[in-house]
Amino acid sequence: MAYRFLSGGSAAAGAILADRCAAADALGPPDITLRIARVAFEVAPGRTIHTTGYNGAVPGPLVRLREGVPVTVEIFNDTPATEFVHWHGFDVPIAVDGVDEECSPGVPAHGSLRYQMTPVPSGSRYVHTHAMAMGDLGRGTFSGQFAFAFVEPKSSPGRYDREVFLAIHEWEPYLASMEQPEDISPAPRVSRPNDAVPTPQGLEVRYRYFTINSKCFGYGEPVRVREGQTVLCHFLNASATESVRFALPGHRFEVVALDGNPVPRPASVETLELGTAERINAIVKMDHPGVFVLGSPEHDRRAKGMGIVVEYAGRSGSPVRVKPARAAWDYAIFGESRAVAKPAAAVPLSSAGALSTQPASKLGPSTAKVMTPIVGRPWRRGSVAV
Ligand SMILES: [Cu+2]
Repeated sequence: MAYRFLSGGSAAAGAILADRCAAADALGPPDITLRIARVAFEVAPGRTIHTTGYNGAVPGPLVRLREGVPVTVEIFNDTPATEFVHWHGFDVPIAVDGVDEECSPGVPAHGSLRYQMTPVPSGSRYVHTHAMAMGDLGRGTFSGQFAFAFVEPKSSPGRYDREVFLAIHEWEPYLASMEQPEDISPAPRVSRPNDAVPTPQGLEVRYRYFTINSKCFGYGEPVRVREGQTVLCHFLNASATESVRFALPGHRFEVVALDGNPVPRPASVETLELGTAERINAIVKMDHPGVFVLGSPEHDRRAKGMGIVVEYAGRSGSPVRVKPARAAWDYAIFGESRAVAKPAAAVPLSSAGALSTQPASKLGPSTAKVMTPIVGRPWRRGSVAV
């Protein structure tokens, strides 16, 4: 899997810059260009989010790639901080994977990075920032830096009439205590850059707005379908912290792929559940005409925006919502029943002493010194800064 890359910051000059320009020319014009820059958009009328995104849109543009066909990628960073653009779910070398912890090169502040990569494997992947948010809940995965990346397989079964891409994200995070009741009717406010963190009141991250394709429920364009259509839904949970559930009244989801990878045994379910960064590909047969809410079964999340209208041609009216039966999400139903190969090695884990069940607020300063031995090595436990 050959790759080449180069980066250029504002400090690059003279011969170095000339070399880089020559190398950039050798790569040829970019097939994919991402520009990291500030962006503002409305999740609902009068409710403007200020964040950082790709190419002036949130989500960024759909990146369509062909399995095994190399592409040249060019990334411009118009922000004052080094950024990392991570190809989530791709089997690519560290040098282009965009992960700081693995020592991938970053995109310098006010600079650019250009490289070639070969997209594998096929399926629903995504591209997102791998910059650490640390104490800034406006940075990293809390920001709008994410986009679908779909790698077309070499041979496609083509079992659907159309595709719908649905990306989930939450906005205006704030810190709350676990005891604090969820505020489900936040007052409209306009966010300012980097003001996402009000006075900390706890360690729980909560959000004012939930969106699908960056619109709160009722404010985006509906998903318009026709009776008899087979729709392949690409779900992406681009949340920084939240798991989400989805239901569509009168319809079932035939899950065909998880995290972009075809499941051994596609199965039909009433409710989907996605953890952070997960993708689900599900086929929905549009055989129940009407207007429906495709969204979270949980009232507080729907009230904050987690839903989108699905509207059949020729139908109108208020979207119907039905609370689905609560069924535990079970990955195993999509798997095979077969004997698991013997592991190459087994590492026994043992820990001495039970972990504390005390809430963090009741742990004294001495807690930081308590170590739990695991496999003979001491590990710090309960050292939560409060
Ligand atoms: Cu990721």
